[in-house]
Amino acid sequence: MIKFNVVLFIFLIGLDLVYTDGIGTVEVDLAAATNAIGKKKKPEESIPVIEIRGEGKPMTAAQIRALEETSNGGPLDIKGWSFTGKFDLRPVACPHAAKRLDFVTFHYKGFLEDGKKFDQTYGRGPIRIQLGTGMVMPGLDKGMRGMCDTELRKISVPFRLSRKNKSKVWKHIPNDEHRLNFNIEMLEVEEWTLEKQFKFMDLNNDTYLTESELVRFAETMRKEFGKTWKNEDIDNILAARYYILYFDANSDSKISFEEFKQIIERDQATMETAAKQKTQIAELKNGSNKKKPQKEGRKRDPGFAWILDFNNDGIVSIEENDMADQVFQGPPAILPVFNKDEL
Ligand SMILES: [Ca+2]
Ligand SMILES: [Ca+2]
Repeated sequence: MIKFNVVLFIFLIGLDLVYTDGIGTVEVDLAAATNAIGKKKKPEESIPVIEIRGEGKPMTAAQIRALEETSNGGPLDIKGWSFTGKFDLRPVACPHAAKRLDFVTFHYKGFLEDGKKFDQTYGRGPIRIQLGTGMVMPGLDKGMRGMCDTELRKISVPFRLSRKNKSKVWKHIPNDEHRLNFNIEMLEVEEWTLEKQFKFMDLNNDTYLTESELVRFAETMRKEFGKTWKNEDIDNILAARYYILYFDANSDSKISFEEFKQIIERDQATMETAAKQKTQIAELKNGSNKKKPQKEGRKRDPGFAWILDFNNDGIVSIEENDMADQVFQGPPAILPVFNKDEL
C-alpha cells in the first residue's frame, strides 16, 4: 500500500499531472517521499510518510485507488499471464478446464508488487476450494477459471478484487495491498457433480446431512475460508432447520443423497424454465438486438446457500437475500413430496 503511494506519486509527477479532488488542487510533499525512499532503517521507521496536501482532506487509500481506476479508464481487473522459460505453462492434455462450481486443489506463492514473497502453501499443504462460490478472493475465484491439472498460471489481482474476510486459510494474505501477484500451481480440477457437492457438505462422511452438521459446515466455511452469508441476520441453526425441511422427504430429520439429488434436480428444472422465459421476454423487449441481461443478483450456490433462491430462478436477488432471515424462521413454502417407494 505504502509503496503504491510512492509509485502513484512518481507517476503523477512523471506525467506532470495536476488534478483536483473536487475541493482543491492536491500537492504532494516531494521531500518526505525522497527521504523515505533514500534511507534504510528499522522496518517501522522506513515506512515512507507521504503527505498529500490540498485544501480538502488528505486522500484516503480508496480515493487514490479511485484515481488510478479513472486513469485506467475503468475498474482495474485481474491480469493473468503465462509462465515462461523452464515451466510448461499448460499441459498438452487438458481433459477438463476448471469451471464455476468445480473443486480445485492448488498451491500458491503470493508476492507483493515489489516482488517480495509474502506467503506460499508449499511446505504446509495445498488448498482445496469450490470455484466461484466465494471461498477465495474474487480475483482468484475468477482468475483460476479455465485452468487444467498441473497448469501453472500467474494471476495479478488489484485491491478491488482481493478483499476477503479474515480466516484461517487466507490469514497470510495482506489486506491492504494495491495489487497482489500469485503464482498458482493447479494440482487437480474435479468436475462438479451432485455426488461431490453432497460429499463436500457431509463432513463426517456418513452419507447423511444433519442439522448440526450443516451448522458446522457454515462455521467451517466462515472460520477457514471467510465465507459468510451475505445477510448477516441469518441464523445458522434456523437456516439448517429450514434446509433439512426443504430436502427431507421421508421426515427422518436427515438428508440422504437420494433426497438431495431429487430436490436439486426438481429445482434445476424450474430454474431452466425460468431462464427460458427470461430469455424470451428479453428478446421481445430488444427485438433482434441481443443485449446481455442485467445482473440482478448472484448465481445460486449449490451448497448450504441453495435455499436462498426462493423463486427458483437460479439467481439470489438482493430482495431474496434481505428476506432470508425472516423466511428461515418458518417452514419452506414447498415441501418435498415423493413416493415412499422412491426413498
Ligand atoms: Ca453426515
Ligand atoms: Ca431467485
